[in-house]
Amino acid sequence: MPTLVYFPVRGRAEAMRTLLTDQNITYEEVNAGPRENWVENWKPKMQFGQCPCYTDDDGFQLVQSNAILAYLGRKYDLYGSDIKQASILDMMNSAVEDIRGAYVRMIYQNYEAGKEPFIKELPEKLQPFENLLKPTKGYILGEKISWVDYNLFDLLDILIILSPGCLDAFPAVKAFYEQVLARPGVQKRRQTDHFKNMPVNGNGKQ
Ligand code: 0HH
Repeated sequence: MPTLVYFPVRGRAEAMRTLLTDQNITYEEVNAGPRENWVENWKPKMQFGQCPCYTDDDGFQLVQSNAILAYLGRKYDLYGSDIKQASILDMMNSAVEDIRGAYVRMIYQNYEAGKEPFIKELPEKLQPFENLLKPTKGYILGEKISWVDYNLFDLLDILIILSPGCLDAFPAVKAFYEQVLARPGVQKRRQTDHFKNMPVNGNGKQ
């Protein structure tokens, strides 16, 4: 069975947990913590000294959250139907990562002073997603869900926690979020105690 090694937070693993559950892929969650356990037993085994780490059932081990998501996309036919669609997904995922990276820096390094400015700048960052999602009337590529939809959904999910109502001015983004949220497999993940009891980030800020 595939394993996912990470800390008990949503962090950089929740998008892949949602993808795996929604795609009916059984996997085992392994808690890399607490800190001493991580440092002694896990960190040295990670290619870049960090997790999440996904090990497939044939032993193939991958770290770097975006690479893991893309691997799952390739493996489970969630990467579009041609190189143009795949490249649109790469573009969208890079844009998701731009916001997530800024979010992570704000949460861990500058929460008190950085939260309000971050929220103020959100509309400018969300507008391109509104423009791109409006014509698809569904997921990023239209009718079929892709690996990037799970990552974008997870990003929007944590932005709503940070700033409830931040999607109100973006009807296409909001409709996208609600469409992913309504998927039975996504609901299945969200009904678990594992999801419900888990903090968003490792420092308690959200
Ligand atoms: N570019 C990488 C990726 O996208 C970044 C991964 C990363 O930052 O996958 N990993 C962090 C954990 S994410 C890591 O491995 C933040 C979650 C914080 C949970 C706190 C639990 C504390 C227990 C130690 N960090 C550990 C490290 O760098 O040693």
